[in-house]
Amino acid sequence: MKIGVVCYPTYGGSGVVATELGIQLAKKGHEIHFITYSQPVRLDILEPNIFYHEVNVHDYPLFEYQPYELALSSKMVDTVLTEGIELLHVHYAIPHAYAAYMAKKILLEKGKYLPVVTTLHGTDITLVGKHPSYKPAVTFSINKSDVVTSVSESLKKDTLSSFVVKNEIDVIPNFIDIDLYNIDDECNRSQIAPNNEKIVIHISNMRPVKRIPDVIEIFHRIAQKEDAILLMLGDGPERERAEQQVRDLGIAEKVRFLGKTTEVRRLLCMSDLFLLTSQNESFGLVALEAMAAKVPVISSNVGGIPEVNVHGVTGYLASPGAVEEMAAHSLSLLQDDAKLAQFKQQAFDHAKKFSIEKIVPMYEEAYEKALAAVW
Ligand code: GMT
Repeated sequence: MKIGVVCYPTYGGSGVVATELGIQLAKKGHEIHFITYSQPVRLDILEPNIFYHEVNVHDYPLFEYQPYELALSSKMVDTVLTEGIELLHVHYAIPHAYAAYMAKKILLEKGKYLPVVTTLHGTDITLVGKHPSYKPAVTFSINKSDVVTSVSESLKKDTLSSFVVKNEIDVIPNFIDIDLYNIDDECNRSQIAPNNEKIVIHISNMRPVKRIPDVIEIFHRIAQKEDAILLMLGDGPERERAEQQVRDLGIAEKVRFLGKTTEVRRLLCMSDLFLLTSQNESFGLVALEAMAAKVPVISSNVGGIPEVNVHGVTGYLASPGAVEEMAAHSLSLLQDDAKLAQFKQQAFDHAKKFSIEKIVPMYEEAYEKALAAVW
């Protein structure tokens, strides 16, 4: 199949799902054309069957906001016609599903029907999409997609309760290439923890929805009872405040902010515990990545997280903001080596249920369904 993939070329989240899926589909012989405003972080354009088409937004001084959707729709039309693309898969509804609908209408005028698969990822529904400024356009473009998928049962439920959606929503969970995390030989704990301290890790885009102050509060409580180091990976608007909080609490020498490092897998492989304190999380791909690296997860119990992290098996869950409870759960693992080893193994075993080999065929089925809708 010749598939156009539209996504945000970002460090985490939907950008990573789209890229890893595209790479896997290309390995299976599909021709994958990425259409984005810059090259997706994990994409190797030299791999066979992978192509990259950059969306150029022409800057014009009249516009306070440059019309990205127009440039994207135009690029979609151009790429579909020149490359013979059979189907578009757009990740994150805003504005991709809307731009795809425009492209579809333009192509229809030229006698070509372009099936569109839209994957809903999270804040495109639960936060941004619900906002009155976007809601009518998001509802419309979801309903105009030939196939709609969501990354968790919870996100499907949220979509159906917040929008009037007429078409079916197929749940296709996020996935993991488990082999990528099997790197024990590259994992030197003493680089980070020279005195054999326990290593706690958090990775996110550090936006308010992640409740970063809770991560620091939990670690502060852990550090009072156990020798430990906190690794903070990623970057975002809450980072500066977190750095100040760490200084105010007098734990700066135990916390390392590593920004958008490319060493995520090696750092996960050294870690003992992952903290995910979000107010809202449709899936929590990063928790799954941690589990694939044999790291148990202490998380909030919102959205799709309980579909990934199993309470008392792969880690523990608590209500958002319950920092005392999360700290107690953390210590129950960090202070009991046998239990920690057991949870590490259980986290890994559970992560295997989301292996890329199991999930990719579900997307291929969604594509077949979309193609069957032609005319
Ligand atoms: O909204 C974000 O945080 C970014 C978003 C994305 O599209 O990059 O992340 C969402 O999609 C991920 C991939 O499907 C999920 O693992 C995240 O849970 C989800 N984020 C939220 O729901 C907050």
